[in-house]
Amino acid sequence: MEDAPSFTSTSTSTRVLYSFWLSSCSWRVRFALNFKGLEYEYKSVDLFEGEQFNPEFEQINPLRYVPVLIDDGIVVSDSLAILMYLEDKYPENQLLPIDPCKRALALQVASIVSCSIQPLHMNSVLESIKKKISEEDSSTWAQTVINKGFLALEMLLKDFAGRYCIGDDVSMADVFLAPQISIAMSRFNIDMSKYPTICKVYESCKALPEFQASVPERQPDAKKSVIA
Ligand SMILES: N[C@@H](CCC(=O)N[C@@H](CS)C(=O)NCC(=O)O)C(=O)O
Repeated sequence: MEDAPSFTSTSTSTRVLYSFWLSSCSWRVRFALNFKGLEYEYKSVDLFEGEQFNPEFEQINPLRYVPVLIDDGIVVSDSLAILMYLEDKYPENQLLPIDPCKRALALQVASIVSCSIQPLHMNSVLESIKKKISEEDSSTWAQTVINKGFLALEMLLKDFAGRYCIGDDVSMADVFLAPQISIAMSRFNIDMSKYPTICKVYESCKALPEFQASVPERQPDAKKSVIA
């Protein structure tokens, strides 16, 4: 009998993250969990193998996307909802500023990345453009939506950023932005020289041990053949 996919096993951990190493949405949650010092069990959902379509995973997230967090029996999917849940339940090492203006800015950055950039270039969208039009058009499309978003973020943050997006404290804005910048450079060859503010923020995030532990290459399901 074949081994059951990892997400079918009965876990005794109180906190489980369903993740895929190359998923930038999962990366946000890994970074936040590390930042808050919350341990978790990692369960891989291999998107290359189509494990998100397995009926057992569909029971956990009917949308069939990662990430999903199960915490003390509470199931939360969608990175923004997970981040809001974590912030409410575990306020230590807070990621949302108290000040309403800074808080709105952090949420705005998170929303721009998670609603107006990443969904427009996710794999299934690019595959569809590739099939219906061409491979070249699909990468031009991805670069266009990322550049549009990064230009807006650069303009939005240039007067607020310090070491991080909002002053010198790590916030939800950094949690969403840093993985997005990383994949923009590595997967879509985005020229970051046009975005000095967000580039500087990314460099600061890269120096954080919590971020370093969340990078794709350090996840249990990382495949050396894909990295090479
Ligand atoms: N809004 C969701 C989006 C989740 C999402 O797009 N996940 C991608 C990986 S980054 C996925 O699971 N894709 C699987 C598929 O397209 O079939 C979030 O922020 O968590």
